[in-house]
Amino acid sequence: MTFYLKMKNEKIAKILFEIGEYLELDNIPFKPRAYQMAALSIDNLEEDIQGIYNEKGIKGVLEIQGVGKGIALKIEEYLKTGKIKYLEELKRRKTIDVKNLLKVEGLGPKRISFLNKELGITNILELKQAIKKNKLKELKGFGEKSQQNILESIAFVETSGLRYMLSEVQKDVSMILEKFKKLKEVEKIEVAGSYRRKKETIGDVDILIASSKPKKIMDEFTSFEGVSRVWGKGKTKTSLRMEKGFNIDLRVVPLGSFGSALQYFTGSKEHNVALRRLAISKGYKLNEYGLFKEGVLKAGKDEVGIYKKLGLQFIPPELRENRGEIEAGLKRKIPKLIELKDIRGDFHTHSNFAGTLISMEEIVLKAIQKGYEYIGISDHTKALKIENGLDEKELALQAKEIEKLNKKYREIRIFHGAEVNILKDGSLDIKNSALKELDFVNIGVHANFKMKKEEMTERVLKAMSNPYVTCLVHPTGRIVNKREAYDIDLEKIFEFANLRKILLEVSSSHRLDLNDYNIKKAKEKGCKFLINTDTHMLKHMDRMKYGIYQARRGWLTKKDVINTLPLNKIYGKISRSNNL
Ligand code: DGT
Ligand code: CA
Ligand code: CA
Repeated sequence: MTFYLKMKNEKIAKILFEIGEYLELDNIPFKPRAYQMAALSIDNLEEDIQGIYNEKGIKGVLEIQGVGKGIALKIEEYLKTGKIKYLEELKRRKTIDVKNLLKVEGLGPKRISFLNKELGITNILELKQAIKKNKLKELKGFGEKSQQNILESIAFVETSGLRYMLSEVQKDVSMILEKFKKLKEVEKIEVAGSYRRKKETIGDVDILIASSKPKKIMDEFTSFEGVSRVWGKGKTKTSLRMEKGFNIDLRVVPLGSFGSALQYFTGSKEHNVALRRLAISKGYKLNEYGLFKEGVLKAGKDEVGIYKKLGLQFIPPELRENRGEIEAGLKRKIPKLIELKDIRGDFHTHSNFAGTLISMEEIVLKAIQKGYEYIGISDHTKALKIENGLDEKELALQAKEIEKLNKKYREIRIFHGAEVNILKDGSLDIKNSALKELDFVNIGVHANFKMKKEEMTERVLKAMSNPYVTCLVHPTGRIVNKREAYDIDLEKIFEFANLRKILLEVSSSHRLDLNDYNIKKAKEKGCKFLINTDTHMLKHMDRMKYGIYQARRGWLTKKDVINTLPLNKIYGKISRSNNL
């Protein structure tokens, strides 16, 4: 049997998706959707597309679901020449800075194209100028309020948009590490900084290498593919920018001080300051070269040694924010943090029963493939029209489908839930008689974000008073780099969640909500959690790790997280109807 790597699938899917986005800007009906569907289908393909083509030619490509003649020809062109002329043409024609304009909350491809046609706007700067001249509010579908919201969002993008989400850079960083590892001069290598601490966004990537040949390492580094600009190049430190936009600081140190350098450059600065203070109080001096007593090196080769000499338990990088980890380390009370392998299921996935392109069966199969013991389907409900939210009747129909799937796939338990909307007045958009029939009920705010703090708090507390609620999902409504949290009294929410045994979500999506800081606060109030992926496409089921990172930064252990429990223990924790 021939073995193919599916490398091209992802590339082609990405290109087709991009074409779809450009076409969407042109307001062409149906075509963008066709490209996006084909992209999704290729992204989820089991076989390698190059293999299909080699074996069966264009006929084989046409057999792929969602791929028509026009798209098949473009795929063929890519496989033969490595590019698609059509996309280049579209790119040339458009000079709109779509990527950054899309970061502005309230702007989608349609509106961007409309603004371009009406006002000639091609980038954020021009958008800002148009707003200053009050031009936006006169356009159809905009108005004063939306103009104001867009202006606020621009300010947010401008101040926070320069930081990258871990998920945006992780693949590139891994590839760079692989390249370095091939060099025989590299004795040891680690990523340090906020990347190692798994912070939700990173300012730059800090790489640390132990080597006795720094010059050779630096020369290799600056000639890597994808480097766009070198800011500075020296013997111990080189800083550069990648084409993707993010910066990398590389430091090369001798093997003997790799541990102390790693400790120093992992940070955070606040943690380091506190640690150095502790070192001084014990008669040591700590810096990136080592831990010294009266000028004699006591530790430095590895990190563990440094923490040990200072009388501390090893502190995982995720906790190094000076939020109590040093005190805990001295008392040997650093918790054993949750790990990805502890997760046994996911309670936030969306199917094509409502608004996505993936079927419940596909979700189930992927869950089985991941080795999960259970999987929760939680489609949106009726108030969320753009997601085709389900009403009571449709939920009942869905229950029957899930029953069938449960019979078909005995190796996993499928739980039927929903993501119910918290309406403006705090009521839910699904009747209790229907909620009662569900295995679990997620509730969340999806509209009317701008409310006074007290009103918002009352609204969510009222929703949490419903007897059938399992989990409050994305409790603050923020979207990383895009939308700020709404004003809400989280202390009250956490107290009530603990009182009513309502779980809190740690979302692994671009929301990362609750965030690390709030997770810790909630834990201190006694709350328990679900770490969910909020899946809208199959590959989202693989992003659980980003929720785990946040959970670890929020000091969570396996015990704090309900979807680590085995199947026989979980039902009573998620189903309220049986409890009450
Ligand atoms: P970032 O890049 O903004 O997401 O955050 P970090 O934490 O990666 O910060 P970065 O890249 O400026 O520096 C990497 C680490 O180096 C930082 O976490 C701690 C250490 N470091 C840098 N500058 C200082 C400093 O002035 N004092 C101390 N104690 N440590 C520093
Ligand atoms: Ca950094
Ligand atoms: Ca840095």
